[in-house]
Amino acid sequence: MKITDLVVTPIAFDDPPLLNAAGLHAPYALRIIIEVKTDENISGIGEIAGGSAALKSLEQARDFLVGMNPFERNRIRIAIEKGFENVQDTMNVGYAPKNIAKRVYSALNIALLDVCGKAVGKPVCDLIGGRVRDRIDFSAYLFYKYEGAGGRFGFGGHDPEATGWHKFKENQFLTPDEIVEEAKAMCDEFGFKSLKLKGGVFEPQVETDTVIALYKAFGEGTPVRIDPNACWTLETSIKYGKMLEPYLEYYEDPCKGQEAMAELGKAVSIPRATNMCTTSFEEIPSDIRLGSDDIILADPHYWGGIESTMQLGKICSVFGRKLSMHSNSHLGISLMAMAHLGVACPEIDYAMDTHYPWQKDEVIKGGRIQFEDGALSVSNEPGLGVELDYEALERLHQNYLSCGYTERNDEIEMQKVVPGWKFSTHIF
Ligand code: GKR
Ligand code: MG
Repeated sequence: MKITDLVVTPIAFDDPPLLNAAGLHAPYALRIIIEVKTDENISGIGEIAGGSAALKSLEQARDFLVGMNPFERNRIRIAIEKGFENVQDTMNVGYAPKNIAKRVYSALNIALLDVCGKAVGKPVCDLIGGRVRDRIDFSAYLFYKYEGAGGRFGFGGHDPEATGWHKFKENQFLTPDEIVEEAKAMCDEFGFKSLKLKGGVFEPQVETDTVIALYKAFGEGTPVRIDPNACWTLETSIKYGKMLEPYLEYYEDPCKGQEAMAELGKAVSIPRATNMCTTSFEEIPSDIRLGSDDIILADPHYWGGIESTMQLGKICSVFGRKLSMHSNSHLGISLMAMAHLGVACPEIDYAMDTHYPWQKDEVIKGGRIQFEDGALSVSNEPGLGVELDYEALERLHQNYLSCGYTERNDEIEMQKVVPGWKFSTHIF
């Protein structure tokens, strides 16, 4: 079998005004959908976060792919890593590797596994060793959120269709009580059994009170996490970490960098998790030397795809680290890639993050994927088990062309609401 083409399509879909340390989500989230085509009429699909460097590099990756056998994924990976070793990513976030090669190959790896699964008639999870569990749990990803739902109506508008999450979509969730209300509605609708609060937005005391309010409302059987995205100082992280000790399942990236996270571990006894201080294999030796964290949040979109994330699991177990899963705003191809990994990776010990409930759009046939009791199973359909809906793809591509966004920049979005707002002054 030979690869004959790589089709790269940038898309934009409605995203609500969610708050995080970097600012505010724009009315549209950007993703890139890829399709690897072969001479046997089998094609495979993948999805990663958008951005101009990823888009341009994926376009250029076509030259590396055409003529290759999709089963030769190691060769393809090496060619991509070499071909893009000096290309910087334009994604303005603290957790994406600076170099674009990892993200490019991540997208390709997911699509190539989809092709290979279809070629041998097996689901992707079987190509990476098979299921170790039948279902994988996800957590309720809670955000402080302004009123309105963004999308075509812009910030503060009331587009009743702008999120797939039916209840409270026009509401704002800013206080601890409002976040409890959000959590209850999300868990009622999706069946999630653990909670993650995106912090780094308000004063640490407000966010600490929110965690405690969630814990009290749900009881100790419902694990709670907080993720301030590294915008608390070490001192603040220790102070509030001590208060949070009785309530947290894990403490995700309160402060910045491996050294600070290591110091935090000496002072606070909650497990520390990260998708910011250790984001690549290259950073693992110093992570281990310093003792920066207890749990790495893997992500097949940043760690080089599904197969590399399986390898990360093994490395984590050797060095006494556990594994959880990070997410960004995404659609169903990514959700299924995460689910195949989730059912097959023995080291994933926690309910995985997903932004999926905040979205309403889909790019796959059959529309939105349904969670069952907060979890997903994967079918025995070959590959990822989902197919592109070309009409939906075209509609979301037209959104991309007309929305005017080519990079995610939450700081600029926030400045539209709070003039002069700067991430650099937003450190507690
Ligand atoms: O969607 O605002 C967001 C999150 O803050 C996202 O950008 C992060 O990647 O979910 C994330 C995390 O740091 O865990
Ligand atoms: Mg995080």
